[in-house]
Amino acid sequence: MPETKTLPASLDAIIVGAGFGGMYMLHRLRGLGLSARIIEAADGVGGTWYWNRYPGARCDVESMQYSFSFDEALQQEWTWSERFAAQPEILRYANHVADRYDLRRDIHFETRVESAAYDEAADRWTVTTDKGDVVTARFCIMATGCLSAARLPDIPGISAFRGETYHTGYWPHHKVDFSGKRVAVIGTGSSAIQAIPVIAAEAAQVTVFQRTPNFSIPSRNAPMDEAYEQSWKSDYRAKRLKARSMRTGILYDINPQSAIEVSEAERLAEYERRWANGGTAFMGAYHDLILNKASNDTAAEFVRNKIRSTVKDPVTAEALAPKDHPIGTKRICVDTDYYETYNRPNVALVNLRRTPIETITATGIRTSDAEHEFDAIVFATGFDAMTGALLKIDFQGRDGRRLSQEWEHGPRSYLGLMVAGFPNLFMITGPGSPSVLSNMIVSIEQHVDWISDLLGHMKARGQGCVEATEEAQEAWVAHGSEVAQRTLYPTAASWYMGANIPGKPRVFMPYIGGVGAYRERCDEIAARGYEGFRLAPERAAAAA
Ligand code: NA7
Repeated sequence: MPETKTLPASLDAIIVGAGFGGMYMLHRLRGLGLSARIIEAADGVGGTWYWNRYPGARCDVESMQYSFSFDEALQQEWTWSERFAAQPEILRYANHVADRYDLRRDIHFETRVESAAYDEAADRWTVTTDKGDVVTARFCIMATGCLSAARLPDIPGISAFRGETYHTGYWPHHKVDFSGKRVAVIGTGSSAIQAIPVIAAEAAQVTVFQRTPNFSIPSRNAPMDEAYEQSWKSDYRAKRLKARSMRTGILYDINPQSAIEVSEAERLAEYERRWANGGTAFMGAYHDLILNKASNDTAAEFVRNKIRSTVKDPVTAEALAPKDHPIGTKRICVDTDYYETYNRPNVALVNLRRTPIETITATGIRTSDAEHEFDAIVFATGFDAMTGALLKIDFQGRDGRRLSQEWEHGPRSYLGLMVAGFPNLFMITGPGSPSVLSNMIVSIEQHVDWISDLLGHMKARGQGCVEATEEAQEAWVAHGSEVAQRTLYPTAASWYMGANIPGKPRVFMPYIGGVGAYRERCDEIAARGYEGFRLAPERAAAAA
């Protein structure tokens, strides 16, 4: 168990969250000679990989790319056992990072931040926790993650069920034994698509309740190939540099052609090749798959045909074939035997578009046409993405401005890093940055490095306050929305758009301009003396 420590009353920086973002931030702040602590709700490090322990949980970015690059020794010494790492291995890596850089001594576990208020006179944030701590800090850095506020659906009767219930994003730490049990899975997003084949291999019976089908590409996961590992390790520097310039921060081959420029035979061969290689690189088959509906249709139909040829029952196959959104405009899933699982005799699909859930009962789920009995229900119903974890904290900025009010019509930020009216408050991979559309570790390192450079710049100049200007924020929000409109993304009712949460504003939250272009923009802004940010000396800030 983590030791209980008291938080110092005053610090240079508070970091919220001990996932990859928070841990690397702490490491960099120490390097700047700043006093900092992480406050973390869990009793261990790892963030997303701490909570999402559901069966089959796995990263859909290749292991060789889903790791820190800031320390050559770390990236050379760590070894991954599979092409795509599973959750337990990624959590071991997170723990290794915490130990290697001696981070735990500055992490306060099992403590949740409840509020953060900016005190203009002192130019400091006052942070309160659920343990009664009151800490002041000059800087407040949110490393709360984009998919960390798990969401249960508002299905009637949800609390009536007397069997076991689980949420994929809040999975218990003990092994859940489904053997001999009748299990319901509600949802068919990435989490469900990973979990269903593993649960089906153990349970007596699995019934999947699907509202909207998703596109999924086979991972072709395999034990790590030593030659492949060496090809990365011997050239890590150059490969990482290249990855950072890519649209997603993942190094894979993106075909510069348009899908509709080439012959059908050529196109099918390209899709077949990528399908056989596995993973999200499928979406790199043609550069315009997310830009042009006609191009997108060719890839979507290819995947639908794969589903039709894999799933033996034609009614189930057709129900699983997505038709209401372009491929890739909802997070593309990566699976191991997902579609094949529907050929098992112990797996059934309930199409909620035809027979919606009426209520959860004490013994199971009642749909419009049947009563289903279960021993366990797994909610794979997703997250209040990108803004959920941030807005759980009551932020009060300059002049009493509340973040919840500022974001009433959707999140507004400058670069996804800061919000006007909230000086010295940073977000790592916040809304308005590429975040969930990218390799998260690449984006985390870029944000942490950028924030650290800014804090170093301020320290060297005796500055104590930085704030995004309203004008810069307006321009960035307008640019983000303009870039999104050039793509097919806003046409899908996705969690990128806030569409999975009733009443949440429909705004495309991440920045789709690409990881490479975004990094260049952030670097240019820094090179121009942090254009769009107001920097003030420590004392002047207090008087401003
Ligand atoms: P997702 O992708 O948000 O998937 C949630 C699923 O749950 C999705 O299929 C939803 O259907 C379904 N859902 C939500 N509410 C309901 C109700 N009330 N009834 C039936 N079905 C419902 O979450 P995941 O955890 O799978 O993945 C999140 C990200 O984590 C993923 O993209 C990766 O980046 C890792 P809907 O589509 O809303 O009809």
